[in-house]
Amino acid sequence: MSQGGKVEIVQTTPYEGQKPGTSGLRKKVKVFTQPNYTENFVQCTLDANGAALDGSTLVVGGDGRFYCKEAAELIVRIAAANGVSKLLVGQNGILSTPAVSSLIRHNKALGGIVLTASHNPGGPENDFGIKFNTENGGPAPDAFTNHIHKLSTEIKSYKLVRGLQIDIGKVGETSYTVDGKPFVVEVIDSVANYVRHMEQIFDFGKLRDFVSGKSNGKPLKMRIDSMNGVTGAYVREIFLNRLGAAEASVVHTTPLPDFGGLHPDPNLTYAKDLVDTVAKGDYDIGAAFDGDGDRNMIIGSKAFFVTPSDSLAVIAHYLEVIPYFQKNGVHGFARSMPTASAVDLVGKKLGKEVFEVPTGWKYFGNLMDVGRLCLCGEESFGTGSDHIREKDGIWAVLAWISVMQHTGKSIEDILKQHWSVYGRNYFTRYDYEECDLEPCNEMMATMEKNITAADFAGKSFSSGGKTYKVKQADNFNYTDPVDKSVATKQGLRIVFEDGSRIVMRLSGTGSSGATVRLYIDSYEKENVLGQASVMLKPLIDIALEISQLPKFTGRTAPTVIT
Ligand code: G16
Repeated sequence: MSQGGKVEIVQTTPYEGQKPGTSGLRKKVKVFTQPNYTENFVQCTLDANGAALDGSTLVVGGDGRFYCKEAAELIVRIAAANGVSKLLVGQNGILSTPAVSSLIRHNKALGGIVLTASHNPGGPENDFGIKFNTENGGPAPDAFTNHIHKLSTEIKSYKLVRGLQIDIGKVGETSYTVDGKPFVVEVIDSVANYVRHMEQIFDFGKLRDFVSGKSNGKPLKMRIDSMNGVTGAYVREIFLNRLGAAEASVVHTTPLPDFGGLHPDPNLTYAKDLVDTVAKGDYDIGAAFDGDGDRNMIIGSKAFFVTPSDSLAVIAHYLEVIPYFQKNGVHGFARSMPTASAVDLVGKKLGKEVFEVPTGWKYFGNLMDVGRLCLCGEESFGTGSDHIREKDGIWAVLAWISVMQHTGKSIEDILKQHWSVYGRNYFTRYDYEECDLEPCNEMMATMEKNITAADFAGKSFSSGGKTYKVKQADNFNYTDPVDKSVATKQGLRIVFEDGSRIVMRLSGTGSSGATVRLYIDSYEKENVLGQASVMLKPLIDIALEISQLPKFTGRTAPTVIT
């Protein structure tokens, strides 16, 4: 069936603050639903592609949060008016972030528009977000998002095919003629392509025998918590239908516009239900994901917590148990700067390159594209590989189950064995959420001035009977090894003589105010079975003293401790 439509030019004026953060533009729903706000940003995002947009294919989908479906329909009408030839839209506007990345790559699309505010709460009073992923499937790089921002300050009009009849609730293809040119919308099953992709990476036969208990006589006891985010449908298809897990293994699998009131951030604070249930119950593995399915948290029996830094290192160590890596080989590893350096030790032992990039998955893309990087991770509960250009929560759980299947060991034993070989990087992160922005900016500026003063290196700080001598301190800068682009001021960093570190930065994913992140890590070769909170207490106190955080923020305790 072919329908028609006419391009309309709608006058508009710029909105301030349409500057994408670490991963896209994230604001309150109330901000996005102001007249022309979303339209402006979408038009600028499309315009940032230049001439390549004409005749292109784009993927559109999001995590199902409040305003997702309306925004997806709006994007169809705007894209139709801007010369795009074809849109692949997830049914009801639903696609996880990893699924979008996979679809862009499989369909050789120009890119994709992802509708998500990730781990931020959803609903009419909470957050919405829009980000653009480029043709490699990864989040747009800084130069691209800066371009969007610049366009947003100058925009005078946007284009729209107002009357276009669309039904994104039904899978199928619809052809249109827009001002005489063909335009196609294909509404696709949200999970099918992604599930096929996972089947190509992992040995589903082996995993099924392990999960269902066929190979060792006892089914794997799992609790997979989708936190009412987008992963629900993917989890049901993969873990229940393909791997034969029992229905009770998966919870909160219905994507809800407000995540059922949950804060879909897989950490020890916001995934409390999972942690408490696994702590009390009889489980081998617990896992949770964020709203859009790119983050993951892994816990073992009795809620034994695996830090994301350790998770990355363990997967790196066992990477070749996964068929994808047997076939494609293991290239380098990478982590974001605040992530503890456990993976560096694995890379060193295996003779692989290891890269340290700024916070943000977009910084891994170039290295993956040139084949120097196949596995990377971030302390912010992100783990993934070069199968796509986003972190991938479900992939991480499948990787862990593959390691469990291969070793026949519990998660706790896998970690203990790992530490006995490599030593342990104790790590903790303190988040101070929704602080006032101005004093936080002042705090960061003051701290930068202090730690970059000529006499700071060489200074000693003592607390709890321990003394740390500063080796180096800076505001982290990064030059991309591939395109030589430079990212400056990516986080304040104090490195001590023994390798311990204090890192502080302001979050780039909040929608209002400021969230301060304080990262502490310290390496121990022998003393590997301590409690992180105890081991790191002296350094935390030193960090609070150097940064004067309580004075600037008025906070005496963090909102979240990881
Ligand atoms: C995004 C990026 C991640 C990054 C994280 C940092 O995660 O995709 O690569 O590590 O932000 O967040 P912040 O700036 O708040 O520390 P997500 O899951 O929100 O898309």
